[in-house]
Amino acid sequence: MGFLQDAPQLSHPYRSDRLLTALLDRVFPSKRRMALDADLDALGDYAQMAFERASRSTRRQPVLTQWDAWGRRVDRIELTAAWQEGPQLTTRHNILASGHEDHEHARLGEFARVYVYHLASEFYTCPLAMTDGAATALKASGNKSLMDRALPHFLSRDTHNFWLSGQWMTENTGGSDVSHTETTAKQDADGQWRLYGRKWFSSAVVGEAALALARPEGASQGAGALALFYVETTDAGERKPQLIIDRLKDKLGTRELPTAEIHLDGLPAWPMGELAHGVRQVAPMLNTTRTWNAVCAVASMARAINLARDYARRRRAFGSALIEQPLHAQTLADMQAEFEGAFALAFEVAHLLGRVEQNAATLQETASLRLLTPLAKLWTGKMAVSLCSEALECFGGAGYIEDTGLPQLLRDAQVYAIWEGTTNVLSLDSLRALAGNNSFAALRKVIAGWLGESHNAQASFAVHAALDATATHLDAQKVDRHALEAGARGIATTLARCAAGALMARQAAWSSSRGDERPAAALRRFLGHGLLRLSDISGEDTRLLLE
Ligand code: MFK
Repeated sequence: MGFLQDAPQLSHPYRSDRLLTALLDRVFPSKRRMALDADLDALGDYAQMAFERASRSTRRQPVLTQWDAWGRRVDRIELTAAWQEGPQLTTRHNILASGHEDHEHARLGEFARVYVYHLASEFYTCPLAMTDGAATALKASGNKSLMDRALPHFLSRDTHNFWLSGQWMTENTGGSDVSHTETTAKQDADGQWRLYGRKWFSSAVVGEAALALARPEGASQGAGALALFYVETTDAGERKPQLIIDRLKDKLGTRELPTAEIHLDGLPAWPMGELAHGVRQVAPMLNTTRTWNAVCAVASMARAINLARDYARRRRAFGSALIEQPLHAQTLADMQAEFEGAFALAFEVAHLLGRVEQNAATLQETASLRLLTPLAKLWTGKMAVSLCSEALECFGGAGYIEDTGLPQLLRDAQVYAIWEGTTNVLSLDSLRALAGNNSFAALRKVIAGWLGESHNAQASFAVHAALDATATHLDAQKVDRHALEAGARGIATTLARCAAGALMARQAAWSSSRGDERPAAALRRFLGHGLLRLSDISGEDTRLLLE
């Protein structure tokens, strides 16, 4: 046989990840590190096994069987191997429960596990994110009886006791705008609430519980009148007959995830709190799942770069390995620098979430978390798509061939910018956050603190200059809501880049003092790409361009 290409090999997703290990070395308490390391080592081993397994097997997808041979409605979903292994990995390696431990590094430990596990899980992390979000929203609701009922399952370390929760918001009337929600909640004579309606995207249909938005019977129109309900989907291990699975979605990516269209025909439900303002009640869930989204987007980038770099060492063309060729090396280094920024921001949000939840954060950190969460979600979601696309190109034609497994990276990455709020919805959410709680001033202070720890004049100058320009831009636009909204993406992306640059500077200072100059090189490259992404909006041009 003639010349054959070497397939890329996946290096250990924990032990070979210098960003994650350096971050944990810098901030994670050593007394908790041994337990975390054991889980990360095991999840990394699993990820390598799953990578190897995927390269040897035909891709599987979930299958829905709605009727049995004798005409009974069964709505049975067969899951892929990784999905079947999900509950055991989750409980054994403390993936969800660790985030709810009683210390300020709990979320950091949780999200480190999520990051290493995510791709091997085949997006089993999606229902895990929603379960985590449901646990967080339940805690915020203060509804003791529902907390006592659900949290021991959601945060269980015992596979047999573990439950997944869904997040049922989206209807065929729309996903971003929930104000036209048609699902209604009616109360029986005995006081039991029941849900009737259709949910158009249900990502955890194999779960045992869900949080659902519904309009109580007789309530007014609009989003403010929606209530948030807790439901359970099974009874003694059987799916309740009032939950009907209409079909599984045929999606561009995340194909192992059984996303379903469902309808509810009197499913018993319990209000989480007051019978209105359900969006406000579900917000802690959204902010949690958006953090998952950011960390998982970064995990996809890590995988894409890991494989592209490995391949660049193996693949020879024009007389040398790709990695020795200036333009290819330049491309990989540019990707690495942007990825390091995304990693820094996503993990800072994860860490801050834990600090805020444990009352270990300053007021300014608390106010900036509200803003940093949508920034991290929207920026990493978009970057995952462009970076995975670039990574595929690094393989030439092989990157376009299905059974290399590479196209799946790109198809899956596209979801990060869509679910849990599109880039535009999240940009507008950033404006919502900027409008309240003095969060821009708070963010500036927090960023100044990170830069202070870096003692890096170049980074400080660049970040402060970009923040000054953003402040001027915001001042100029605040009188014109139309212009402000039109430029929201540019504002959000600039703020995300400023935060990331400052975080990279802090990490680079720590690493340089230990002899590792790579984070400093990534910072220089990242700053070289520029921080400002503000757009000079001409509403008139926009109108002309759309005619
Ligand atoms: C592998 C990674 C996995 C990640 C998980 C993937 C799961 C995928 C499943 C899904 O995608 S489920 C569908 C997710 N759907 C969305 O994310 C909806 C996107 N749309 C929005 O986010 C809209 O902005 C929103 C629905 C929230 C708009 O609703 P409203 O009611 O028109 O907004 P409004 O009136 O501005 O806000 C209502 C209240 O909520 C306000 O508080 P008050 O009542 O006290 O004034 C807001 O401040 C508050 N709020 C809204 N968003 C918030 C928030 N509070 C905190 N954080 C937020 N993010």
